[in-house]
Amino acid sequence: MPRERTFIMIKPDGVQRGLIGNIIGRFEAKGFKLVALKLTSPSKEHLETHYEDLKSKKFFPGLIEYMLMGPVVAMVWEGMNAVKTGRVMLGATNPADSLPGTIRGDLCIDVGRNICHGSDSVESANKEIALWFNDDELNNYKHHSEAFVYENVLKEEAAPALPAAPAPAAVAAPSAVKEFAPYEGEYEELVTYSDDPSLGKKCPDMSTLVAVPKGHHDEFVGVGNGKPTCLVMFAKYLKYEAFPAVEAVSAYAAELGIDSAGLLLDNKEKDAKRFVEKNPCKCDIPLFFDPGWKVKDAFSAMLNDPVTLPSFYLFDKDGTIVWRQALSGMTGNMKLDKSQFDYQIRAFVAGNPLGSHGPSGISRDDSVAGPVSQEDVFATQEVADAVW
Ligand code: DAT
Ligand code: MG
Repeated sequence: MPRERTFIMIKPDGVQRGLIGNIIGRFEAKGFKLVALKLTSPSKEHLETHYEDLKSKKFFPGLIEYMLMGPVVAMVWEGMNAVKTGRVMLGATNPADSLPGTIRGDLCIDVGRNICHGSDSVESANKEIALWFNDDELNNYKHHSEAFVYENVLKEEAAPALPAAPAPAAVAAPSAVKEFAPYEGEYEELVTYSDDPSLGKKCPDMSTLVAVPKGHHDEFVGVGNGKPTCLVMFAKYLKYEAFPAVEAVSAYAAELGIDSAGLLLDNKEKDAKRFVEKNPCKCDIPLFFDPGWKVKDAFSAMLNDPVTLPSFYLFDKDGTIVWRQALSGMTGNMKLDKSQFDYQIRAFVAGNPLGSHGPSGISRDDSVAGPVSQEDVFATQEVADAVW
């Protein structure tokens, strides 16, 4: 099991407000190993480099001014999933959105005084660690309670410390698609079998979809226009269960350079607009709604079954369905990065063969009551506008 390192910083307000111990205590108590730590007063140039990717933002000058208000505590913490878990422990960027129990959720109020920083990916962690620390400041030692923190003890690597990670390839593909390991996660996943009626079919006509304007990333060239495309289908009634799916597709679009869009299978414009207005998830993909449920009905006809929501569809550059996956029981905690869909989309984009479960071996028995029709679900699960 590889070690992972993340760069965590207590900003000037965290230092001044006497929260160093509180914040460090949380990482210690969690079980992560402290690899490097210093109280330091970085220069303006150093901070501008650290926040380089935000240079064009309106708040950038204010951010740099804030970061220059006093010394900061720079740290490197190591452990399994340290980057992602570190972000979860920090909470959302804006403390108003951070849940109680997170550092920002518990200890601060204003986005411009959000007391801590944490790397947002392994790639930026490596960059930030190299910016803030020399190699000889990174301590290699064995954590005495390792066997009590990990079931499978993390493998120590040869000194000196962790080598700088190689620049990630444009497409992070599985090194080889040998075996298809079905995902054994906490949520129930409906597997797509090789005899799934959608596989190999052309995308049904979607020209009746109507874009929901959100002011950014509204353009969509359509399926089958020379690029692989990932669609996520969801509906307003799914509420927070839909957000991880929409965020995941948004992340695939950014990381893999594919086309993506979200289809809100609600047929009323007001429901779609409501989702966008109240949507707390990061969604950088165009969204559409489905007047008259024409697209939903076309997909149902193709599947000879009601569409399952949320679900993902992956199309090749010509618009043929190469994989679809329905997800049920999704929660905010689901780990899509370990799902079969994640595996398949990376394999496909990298030009590797997709994994297969073979045929389902299930013959349909129409005497058994099937799922509630989508129409019924949509009709009965109207969510009061107030909660949106
Ligand atoms: P994070 O610190 O969660 O990684 P970020 O990288 O997007 O968030 O932004 C860096 C910092 O910039 C953030 O911690 C606080 C500040 N910031 C972000 N968005 C801001 C905004 N809309 N107004 C003021 N400051 C903001
Ligand atoms: Mg950041």
